Amino acid sequence: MKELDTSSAPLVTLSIEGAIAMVTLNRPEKRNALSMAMVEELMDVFSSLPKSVRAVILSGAGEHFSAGLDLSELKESSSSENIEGSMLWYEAFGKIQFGRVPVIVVMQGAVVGGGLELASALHVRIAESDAYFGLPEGQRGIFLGGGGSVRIAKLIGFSRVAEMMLTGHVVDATEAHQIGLAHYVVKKGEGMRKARELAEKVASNLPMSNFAILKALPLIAEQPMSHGLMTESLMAAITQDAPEAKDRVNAFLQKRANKITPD
Ligand code: 1HE
Repeated sequence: MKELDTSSAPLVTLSIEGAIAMVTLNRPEKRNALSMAMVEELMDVFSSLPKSVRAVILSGAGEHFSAGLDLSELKESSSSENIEGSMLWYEAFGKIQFGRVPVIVVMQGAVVGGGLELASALHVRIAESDAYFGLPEGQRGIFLGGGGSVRIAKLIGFSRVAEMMLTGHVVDATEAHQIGLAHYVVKKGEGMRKARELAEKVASNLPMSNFAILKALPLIAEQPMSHGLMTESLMAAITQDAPEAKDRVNAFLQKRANKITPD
């Protein structure tokens, strides 16, 4: 495995193995609470991924994925600094969500507040059985500020988001799977193995298909139906025209490619 120099980004580490990059929130002593510096480092790491990387596995060091916003930074901050802070989170998470490389996240322990906002920007979410999900903003006297009122609400509906914030309801891994916060629930300690298995699959897709999934699909979801169908048809035409796509289709027709089987 090639270890990259992470001396300029000690709060977020990066290592690369073939086409798969491992990005780790590395502040376990503060339960991976997201400081501004950490969000900047996260953005830098994702901005600097080499072209050879075709899937990322994001995880949090220690017993908790992330305790959310670093509350110590809120103590003295002004309204304008807080808006700037939100803008930084939007920029960082937008870069990741609409970037070139699909991201699989492994979540354990607390996935709360800004930690859940980060997870909701990622493409495939794996929860270990001890993961729990909360939005303690109501209790803390604040509000979502990292894109969660848009992204989490798109995943589970705004009514559930409101209920979690109002009552402090903490969602366990099973419920998270049922309502769409997690795509997979695995046993404690199994998250990374599952993530690697999925990352291999994601990385073996043609880049143009993954581009369409990351860039076009969210746009289509926001468009009126007639525009969405037009965008879809254009994206379909472009992907289908690529020689690599034709090779894959022919491989199936000539019985050289795998059939689809249940997981
Ligand atoms: C922190 C933070 C933090 C821990 N900001 N320092 N998020 C929250 O309201 C969650 C707050 N955190 C917790 O409820 C608990 O820390 C945990 C359940 C995540 C973990 O508990 P535990 O017992 O394992 O750890 P701990 O002893 O509480 O925390 C260890 C240290 O991390 C401790 O500091 P220390 O100097 O005493 O060792 C904690 O103060 C520190 N720590 N969480 C700052 N969040 C863009 S808007 C998003 C808005 C939000 O995210 S609101 C939700 C904030």
